[in-house]
Amino acid sequence: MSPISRGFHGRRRDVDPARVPPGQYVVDDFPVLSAGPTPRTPLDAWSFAIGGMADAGAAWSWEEFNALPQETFTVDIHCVTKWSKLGTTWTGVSVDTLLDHVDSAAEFVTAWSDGDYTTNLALEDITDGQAWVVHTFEGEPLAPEHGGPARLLVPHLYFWKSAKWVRGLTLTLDDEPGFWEAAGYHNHGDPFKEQRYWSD
Ligand SMILES: Nc1nc2c(c(=O)[nH]1)N[C@H]1C(S)=C(S)[C@@H](COP(=O)(O)O)O[C@H]1N2
Ligand SMILES: [Mo]
Repeated sequence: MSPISRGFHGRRRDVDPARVPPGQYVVDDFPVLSAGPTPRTPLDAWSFAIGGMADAGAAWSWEEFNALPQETFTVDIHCVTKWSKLGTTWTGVSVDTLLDHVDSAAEFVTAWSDGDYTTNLALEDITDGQAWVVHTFEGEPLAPEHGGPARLLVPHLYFWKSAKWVRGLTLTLDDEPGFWEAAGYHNHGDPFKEQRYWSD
């Protein structure tokens, strides 16, 4: 073996270390992590709804959702199981655009998905250009195993907050732990602060 060969998790010359949170390693593939089977909701039965603590909710069919202003952006993603993937490009609708359609005094949301997954987020973590509902990955329709037809994307928090197969946001006054948060993952999940578990 050549003395300059690098190990599988070795340092890469092309990676800016400031982009890799503590305890993470960079992958080139795209692992699939799902707590259950992949739901298959036909697009004509799909909708995205904002409900809960709002004067009036809002809902979009697949067609209406795709007619909303779209953004394409490139971000790094970080899974609590320690892989990070840098420079991933997505297209979807900003959560700011969705929330423009509702009036609410809520401070938190529960994102809910087909297949019963939930995750809780503070509105201050998903507004101001920090979160999207995405349907396209690297220019292609998002694969079902990665959350297609649409998933939440909150790249500045650990990837469990990015609910696959997302169907809506429920606005809440109080913060209510979701699926993994109730099972011992950190309530907030900032990868740069290594907020992995309750005790962190
Ligand atoms: N609906 C749903 N969303 C989910 C999950 C899940 O099991 N169900 N797993 C979460 C976890 S723990 C991670 S790391 C990412 C994995 O996304 P990927 O399979 O596209 O890599 O999705 C998150 N969103
Ligand atoms: Mo994860």
